[in-house]
Amino acid sequence: MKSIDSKILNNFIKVSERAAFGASKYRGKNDKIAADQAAVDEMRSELNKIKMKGKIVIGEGEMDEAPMLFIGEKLGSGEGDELDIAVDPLEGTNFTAKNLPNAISVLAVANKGGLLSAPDTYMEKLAVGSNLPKNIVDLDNSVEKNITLLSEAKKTSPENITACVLKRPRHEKIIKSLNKLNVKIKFISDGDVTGVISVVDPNSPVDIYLGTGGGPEGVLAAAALDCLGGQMQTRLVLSGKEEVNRAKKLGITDLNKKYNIEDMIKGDVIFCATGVTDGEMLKGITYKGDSFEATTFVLHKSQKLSKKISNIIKK
Ligand code: VTB
Repeated sequence: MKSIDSKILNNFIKVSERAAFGASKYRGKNDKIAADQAAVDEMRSELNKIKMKGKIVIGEGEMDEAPMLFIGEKLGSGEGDELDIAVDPLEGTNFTAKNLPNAISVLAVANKGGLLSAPDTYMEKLAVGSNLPKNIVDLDNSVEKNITLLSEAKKTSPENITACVLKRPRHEKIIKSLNKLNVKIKFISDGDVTGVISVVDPNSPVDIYLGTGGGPEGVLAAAALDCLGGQMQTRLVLSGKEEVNRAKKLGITDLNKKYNIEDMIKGDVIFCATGVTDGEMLKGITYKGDSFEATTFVLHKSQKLSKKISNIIKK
């Protein structure tokens, strides 16, 4: 496995720090488009400073018409390694607009060809933590079967299992099944990157994540779980001809494929997430006169690096 030069890591930390700072100016201002745009602008300008041949393979925007760093956009100085980049400049635009917890700026970086180029469509997601038998749960199993298998492996019963679910009407069936089994549900209103990562967070009670969210967010969460040892399975939800064409354009031939982490993330990967608003995983941006403090969750697979760092940066 060709590792990504660890010297470049600090540059990517800076990218998510600056994006989070950009978005932080719009906390509580009820303008999610402006918050997203500020994060995108900061992210693009920082990425362009890096000595690399960078390409965006996962961007955001198409689905909710947010301002985007678009798929295929070339970034960086144009010298150095060829890197593929997945970004979600502001994961939690609603959180930021309403000054609610858990907004983050997030990115993942791999060598060329190392990230699944997922279209900006919905994606089914199923994730569990580390130290469990491989492929223990499956998207084709019923919720009942997955919960039973998981609780057996954890030597406990379903009522002691906590599931994280995005609160959406489309998840009614899942929620009914979880209720029937007496599983504890942790609802989130947005932000399923953090939701998925919570399955490997020792400070979180969440044992399993299930439900449908954004495809780009799915690949970003897979990058984090790859470094942290969790399991994840996903499948694109392509409704209508237009979405099918978009997926085909990105090279996806098997439209019903179930992706495990190794199908989404190949080789080395870097993951950086910086808090915009205070949250369960990260502290938000704090202003300190002409500087700001940013806290970032940094992962680098080949270096077995996993740490949270706080930096004070000039505005
Ligand atoms: C999730 C979540 C995002 O979109 O992917 C969700 O992670 C799914 O879309 O923070 P819907 O809101 O359409 O259900 C977000 O909530 C916003 O991008």
